[in-house]
Amino acid sequence: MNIATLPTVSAGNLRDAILAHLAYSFGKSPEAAQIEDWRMALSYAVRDRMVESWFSATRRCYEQKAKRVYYLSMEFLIGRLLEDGIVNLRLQDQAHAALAELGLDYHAVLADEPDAALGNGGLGRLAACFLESLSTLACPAIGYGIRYEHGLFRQSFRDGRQVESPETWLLQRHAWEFQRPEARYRIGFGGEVKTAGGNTTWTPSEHIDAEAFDTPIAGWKGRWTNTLRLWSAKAPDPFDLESFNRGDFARAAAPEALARTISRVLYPDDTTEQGKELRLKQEFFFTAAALRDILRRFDSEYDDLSLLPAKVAIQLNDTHPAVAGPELVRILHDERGLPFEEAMTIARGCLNYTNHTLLPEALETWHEGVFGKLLPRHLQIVDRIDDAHGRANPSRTLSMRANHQVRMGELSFVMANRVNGVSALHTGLMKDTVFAELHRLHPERIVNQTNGVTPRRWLLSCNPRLSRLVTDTIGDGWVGDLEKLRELEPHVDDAGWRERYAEAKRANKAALARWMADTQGLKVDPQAMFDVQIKRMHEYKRQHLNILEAIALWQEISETPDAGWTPRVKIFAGKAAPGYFFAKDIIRLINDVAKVLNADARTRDLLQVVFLPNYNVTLAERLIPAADLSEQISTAGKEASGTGNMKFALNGAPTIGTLDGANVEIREQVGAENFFLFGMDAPGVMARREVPDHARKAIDADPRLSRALAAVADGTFSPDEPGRYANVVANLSDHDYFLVASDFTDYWRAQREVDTAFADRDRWTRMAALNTARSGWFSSDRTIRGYMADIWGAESLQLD
Ligand code: F58
Repeated sequence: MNIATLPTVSAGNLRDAILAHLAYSFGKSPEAAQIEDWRMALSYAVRDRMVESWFSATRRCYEQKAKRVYYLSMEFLIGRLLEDGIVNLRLQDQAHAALAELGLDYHAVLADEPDAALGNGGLGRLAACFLESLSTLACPAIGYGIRYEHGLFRQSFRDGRQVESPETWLLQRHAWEFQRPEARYRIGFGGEVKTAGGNTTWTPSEHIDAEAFDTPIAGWKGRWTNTLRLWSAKAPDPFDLESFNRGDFARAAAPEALARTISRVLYPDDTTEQGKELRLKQEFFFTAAALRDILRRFDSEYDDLSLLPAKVAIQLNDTHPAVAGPELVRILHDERGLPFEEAMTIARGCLNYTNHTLLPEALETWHEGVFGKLLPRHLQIVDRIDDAHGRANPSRTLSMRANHQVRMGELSFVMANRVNGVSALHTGLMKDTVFAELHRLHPERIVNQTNGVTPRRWLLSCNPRLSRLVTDTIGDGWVGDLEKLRELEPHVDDAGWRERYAEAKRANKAALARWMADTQGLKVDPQAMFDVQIKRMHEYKRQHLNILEAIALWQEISETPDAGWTPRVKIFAGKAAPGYFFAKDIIRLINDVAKVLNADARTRDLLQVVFLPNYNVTLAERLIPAADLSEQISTAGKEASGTGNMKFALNGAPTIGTLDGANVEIREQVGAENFFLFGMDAPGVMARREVPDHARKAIDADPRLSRALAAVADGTFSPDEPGRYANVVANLSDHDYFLVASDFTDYWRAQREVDTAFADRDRWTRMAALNTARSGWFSSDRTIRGYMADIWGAESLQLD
């Protein structure tokens, strides 16, 4: 069958397919079926429709001897997949109708799917958007990662405090993966290295098997389907029979339990992973398995290893798979017998590295003791790489091996053909700061690829009301070519069209308000401005700046309630890493403030604060279409790019933000008049830090800020424990590395501009609509085209 001409599916076909799977795949009659059975049956019926293009994509790739892209990432934050599949195969109408015929509600069935939270945040979500765009562009690619049994923890609140519990997505049935028992590799750790007769061999002391699970990822219109291959850890000998026979059942099961710890849980930490041996094991586990798989595929087609860079492009998503460098060199040199220098050159020809952060504490380093114990041969190879690099660059002053550490950023850089940042500003700062010396030595290596988001998930499926309006106005070409949204611009001048745009937003807000009432017991006014900040909790993202502004606003509204305030609901969501106590304090503070403000009868019609628990992809899909205002308020120079900022702009929520990450490019695209800029820029931040007592000075200069901080300090929001936030207040007054105090005054000013703009609803709608019309550049299709051209040298395969 030709991939481009799949037969269309009718609602009747789909209904029959659902019923067939219900009976034959799950052994259920319609009478006995639970919602999960229906969801599984529908998923299988949709998945069936991907298989043909999946096979033909693989065939096409072998026929054309195409270069393949391998995206190695510790995290793929894929969320739910059923709607993605339905939307990309354009089966929405049929699925609605088929389920209706079966007496089922489409949304209820979709909502039964667990949200696969196999990532922490932006980095993992970016990987998921990239997979979808790679398929949309028919670029042959495989994503490699870990099949965590438990994704990012579930968050709830007790007395306003974050409580973590394990995430259990695999307890429900998962429809999308194919287990591949035949794709299994034995991965070694520890042991010893011996050199004899010029040959070096590594004999590991411990082994874990990596078993593949494949998920098909269909691109737009289902014309091409790539694979997400996740590795699950298994014991080589799952069962110790001798112990079992002795009656020691715990010991008998121990090997399997031990092995499985490697893929048991996603690390939720943002701080250095130093000393966390299990994390290093995870990194080597999936990277080594991926490389074995890549080489097996290569060997099946070619017998000349020098062709590797021409046929294989490997992208390292941050430094987590950085051990790919030494591992590939080890395989090529120790196992395949290539001279060391040649092995290094070939490996470097295949590898590329994306950096996602400049925060020094987030750049991975490993103590050589830990690294050498787990990967003794790799430590030697790192030293040789470092040596070779030093010799080739005699003016070098910094090594990847300082202070008994292995520095993964430097290692990745040296072993990469291309190194990229994720926004223009971030890439520039990489050149000037963390990688200044390496950039001087290799000026051609660093390139920029500004992030993007897939329009299929982040507009078409999450915002059907706005999508319908867009398609009614300019046709549906925008879904595969987001820059076409510019064609909306002339319509923005049409008052009738603006009214339709405003109506879509109103309806989205009303739906969110209903959902908050039904599920959270929260009553909010959908007429009020929905001011939204959703992202991981981190000092640099400055959720505390936002809540301090809320406090100051509340104080001012209390004094002059009739001053014509613009009603607002401030909505927060986000998880704090369990060991990040300051971030947890901020969560608690926001919840405490919410309690006081929402109970204040004088002000609550004008200002409410809401913290929604358990932020995940599904919640983002619900919140973003209903947002009026997007909070992107990080300290300039700290947010590498941001991708939430793009999703909000696309869905018609103008940004209040700093000149940080991709905010800079968003502002360029949507126009400065449709963006609320405030705060210091990156050079301003660096200069301000040099000012002695900058925080105290800023607090003393702004009575609103002093009063808000005083309320936090005197227990206004924690009457049962007035000192609860002493640490937060002290940090902000004495230290304030992220310059909350210094940016407060200008933030307040920008927020009042937002108030004024929002009060003129027609003006606001125009701004919102222009944000949508001018956000087409932020499609991950554009980003992936950039990687293909500038980094991978990969091509889209013909879809005839
Ligand atoms: C994010 N990094 C950046 N890291 O913060 C964000 O600016 C950028 O848009 C995004 O990457 C995509 O480029 C990020 O999400 C993590 O989640 C860490 C992963 C490793 C564990 C600690 C968190």
